Amino acid sequence: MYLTITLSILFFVQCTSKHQVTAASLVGTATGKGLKDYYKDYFPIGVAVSMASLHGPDSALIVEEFNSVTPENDMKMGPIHPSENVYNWKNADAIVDFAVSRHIRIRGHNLCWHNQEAGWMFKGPNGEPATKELLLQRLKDHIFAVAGRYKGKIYAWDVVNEAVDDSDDTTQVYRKSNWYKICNGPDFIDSAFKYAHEADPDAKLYYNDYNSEHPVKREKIFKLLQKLIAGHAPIDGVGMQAHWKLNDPSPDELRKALDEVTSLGLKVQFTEMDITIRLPKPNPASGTMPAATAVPDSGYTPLAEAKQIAQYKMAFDIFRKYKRFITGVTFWNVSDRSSWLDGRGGGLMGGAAAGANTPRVVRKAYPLLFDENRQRKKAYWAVVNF
Ligand code: 9MR
Repeated sequence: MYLTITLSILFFVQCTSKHQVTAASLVGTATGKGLKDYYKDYFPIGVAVSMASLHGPDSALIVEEFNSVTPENDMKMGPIHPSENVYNWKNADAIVDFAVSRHIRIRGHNLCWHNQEAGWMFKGPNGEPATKELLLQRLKDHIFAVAGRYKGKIYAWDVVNEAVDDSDDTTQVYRKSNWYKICNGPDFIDSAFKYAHEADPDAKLYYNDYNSEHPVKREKIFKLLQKLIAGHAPIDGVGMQAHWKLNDPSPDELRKALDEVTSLGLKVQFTEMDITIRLPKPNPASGTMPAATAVPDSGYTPLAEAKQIAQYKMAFDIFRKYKRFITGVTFWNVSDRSSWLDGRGGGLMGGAAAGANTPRVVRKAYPLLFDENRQRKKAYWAVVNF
């Protein structure tokens, strides 16, 4: 059975390789069709960008392939609002100008998160923890400043990011973040949506999270959405981040997550898509994992490539079937040359967090549709040949 599946995937790889050679030369030329063109009857196709993407070869590829961008880091609370009266607009403005001048739409990311947070917001005037009232006032000021500045230019915002708990404990719905603790509950989420809508009534507002297809987390997200809707929060949809693996999610899990969210009348965007070829991190407690130095990076093997092609194809086959509900698919980074996933996974796996006794081993993730030379991969053709 396994052999049959592997052989058919390898056959598919063979069949698509001809296209790749032919079309790779089209990248960056005026004659090529990009992802956005293949999907023009479906949904916009976006990409996360940084300042580095705005110049040089990445920018040509972005213009050729995508019709939506998301700032990868430059609009997050900490980077853009590092202290009470200080806003760093430079990078965010540059990304907005880049996109507006090229008629590329912009998703804003994000207005409230527990990570890359503006730490000063959680402290009162004398260093004591901020009160709920002060924190919500700061949240409102922040959202009015950021969403207000880009009103009419940013068409959709990730209003709140990753506020749901990751554990298997089904009774614990919300992440115990500083936001949750100081507000003594999840009401800051409702407030953030209300402020965002007041600041820019035309922007589409999303709740954004990862692992939204995993059954336990899916149900927790569903509870949050039900609560928001019951409270008349101005929410338009859900961002499913789609940081996926070769076998995760399954088609059934993906469909179920889509069915559940859309049953509430909400739209869906896949907001941060990538499919790593790396296996899940092993459990160090099991003692089965050899030291990082003994696990060389096996690279982008034909088997990993075949499985990645199949997973991308599965996902886009389903996306197209749900086009009525899907309002965008965005990739998280431009090409395999540089992904946020590269080098991640510390401890026994090596990676960025490895210490002196576990030397850093860069294990690339190869998660995107363009290779290290920014050429279209076979997975690209699996996505656009339908
Ligand atoms: O890609 C982003 C990376 O450059 C940052 O170091 C990281 C900080 O947490 O955030 C990454 O983007 C995250 C996104 O904003 C929210 N979902 C998860 C993404 C990957 O961590």
